[in-house]
Amino acid sequence: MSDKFYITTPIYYVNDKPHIGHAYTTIVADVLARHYRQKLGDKSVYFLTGTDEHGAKIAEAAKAANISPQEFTDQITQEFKTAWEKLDIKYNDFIRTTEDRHKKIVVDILNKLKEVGALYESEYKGLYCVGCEKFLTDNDLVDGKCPDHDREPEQVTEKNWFFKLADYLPIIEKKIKSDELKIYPATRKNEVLGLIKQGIPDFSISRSNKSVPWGIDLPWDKEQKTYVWVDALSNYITALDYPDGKLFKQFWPADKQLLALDILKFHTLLWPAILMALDVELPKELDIHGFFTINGKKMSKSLGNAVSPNELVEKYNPEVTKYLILSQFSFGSESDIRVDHFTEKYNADLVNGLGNLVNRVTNMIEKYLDGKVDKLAKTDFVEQVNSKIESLKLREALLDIWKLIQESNHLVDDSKPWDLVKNNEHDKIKEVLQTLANNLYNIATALEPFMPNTSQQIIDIITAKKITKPDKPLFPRLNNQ
Ligand code: ME8
Repeated sequence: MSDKFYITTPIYYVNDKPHIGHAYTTIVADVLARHYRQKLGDKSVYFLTGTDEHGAKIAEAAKAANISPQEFTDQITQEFKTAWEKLDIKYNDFIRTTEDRHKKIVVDILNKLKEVGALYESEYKGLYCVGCEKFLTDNDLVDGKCPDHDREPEQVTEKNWFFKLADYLPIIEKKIKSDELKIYPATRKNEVLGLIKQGIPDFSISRSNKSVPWGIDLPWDKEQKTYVWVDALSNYITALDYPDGKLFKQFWPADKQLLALDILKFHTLLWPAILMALDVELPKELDIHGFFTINGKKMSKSLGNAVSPNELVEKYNPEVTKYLILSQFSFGSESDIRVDHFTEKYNADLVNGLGNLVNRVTNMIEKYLDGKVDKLAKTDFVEQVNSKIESLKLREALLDIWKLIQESNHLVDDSKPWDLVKNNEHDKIKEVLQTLANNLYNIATALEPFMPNTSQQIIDIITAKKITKPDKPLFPRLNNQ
């Protein structure tokens, strides 16, 4: 186990506002970062997120909004920053690909790739989808259109610089097979190995200024812009000030790079190949989660069904929002999020579950034990939850916590301390309430990476010299509509 932890999210496109899909990956990274900060200390953890601001797709969106691409990206990036602030996401750095610090290093990276002979010039003819920012093959099309963007790709013929992907694929395949480059979960690893078997053509690392006007100039050919994926993937090292920066030396290679399966190929094949050409170590692990739908439908601008994390935060508060999103499905599986069931789940799990337990237990300790319990201690339970967090089983970690909440509520119902009082069974009351206080302490400790404020609140209540029932419930009941 290394003594540092570097975690990244994809840098999100700024052609549109942040939605719950972006929030999911960012929340997962936040939970992991918070866990490792507790374990390794603040200075040993680095959590990077940011925005992907170049390319034809962004230029198009800016044009539609009638402002310059820079103004447009400034606005949307601010929306991402605000959304993360509202969700109480504690990142260490937010990188924008339009920042000088990034652009400067991308130029160095391109020069180095050319210098080591990883690039060659050739002509490219192909079908380009601006929505995907990539060339598609005939197999990708449905009725002649890109199925993801419902538009016909453009026929593009241009002189481009290509990257010799073929030179690196056999080594990447070996490293993926042996888990030296771990791809989690295993289904995605097999998918990537399948892709390599099918054969992946070299990819072009540049685009003519005519098709992509908004981007980083190729240093040796100002008629061309850097392919947006080469620009974007580099962020994971430019943010650390590659190659000589202190952060780069401390934190690279990344311990976990999170993404969804929509961008699997770029991260599992192109990214490692670029790093190998640069003679940079590969990330330790790429973690691929599923793509979820909302109330049964794919989120899209045209359907207008994208859920904003801001709305959820306003309704539930940041921590509850994180809980509701993370408890929906296991990392890695494809799923549907039923936002219309959130209030029901909130009332069941937080109001009736955790909130009620805190109330009952503290009320009885105040009444029957004069607010006093023996010293509380962490048990193996916290370790068990933590090891699930470390292996990205976040929903499972939450299920463990909620199982202990439920067991504790049952213990109250079954042992009926109020009857024990009538029969003067003082030792028994003490034993039950001590167990419940210890459970609450462990529940709160395990909950810290997910719900830091709730966790601290419960710990303060339960470790007070004289325990008293909180003045108002931790979670107010919401109308279920
Ligand atoms: O692809 N379900 O940016 P992007 C789950 N700029 N996760 C989702 C999701 C959904 N429905 N929708 C989005 C890009 N995501 C590039 C990345 S990285 C060098 C460049 C999350 O704005 C998920 O993490 O399209 C997915 O991989 C990412 O947002 C795509 O964000």
